[in-house]
Amino acid sequence: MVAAALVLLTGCGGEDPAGQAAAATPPGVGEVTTAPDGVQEVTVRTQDDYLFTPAAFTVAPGRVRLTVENVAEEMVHNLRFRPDAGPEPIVEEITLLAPGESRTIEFTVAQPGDHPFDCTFHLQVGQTGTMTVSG
Ligand SMILES: [Cu+2]
Repeated sequence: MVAAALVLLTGCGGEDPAGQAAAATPPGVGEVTTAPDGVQEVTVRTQDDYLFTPAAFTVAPGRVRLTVENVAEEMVHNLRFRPDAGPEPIVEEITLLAPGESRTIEFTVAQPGDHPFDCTFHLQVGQTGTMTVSG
């Protein structure tokens, strides 16, 4: 018992800033930056809950490189732009994101508007988000 508890405590302590309040958006996550090749880059995180962190972000029209990090210990997630919504289709998707995995998709948006996206595994419990393309 005691040994197991110590291992758990050590495991938590080793993660320092990332181990803090799950509700806070970690630095750099959700921020849109421009890569050296001119492509907009943004990272969204998901974890052992039914949330995208952040659930909303805004990009400008153009090329977008979207990375989703699954920092969960147990939950599998995915990300798909809702096919029946948004000003133009985005067919790129992340079909499976195992715990600890990170995947990147790249696509181009031209029309301003909102693109709702889902984790299709957890859509029933509200794991959704919105990418806005600014005008
Ligand atoms: Cu999910």
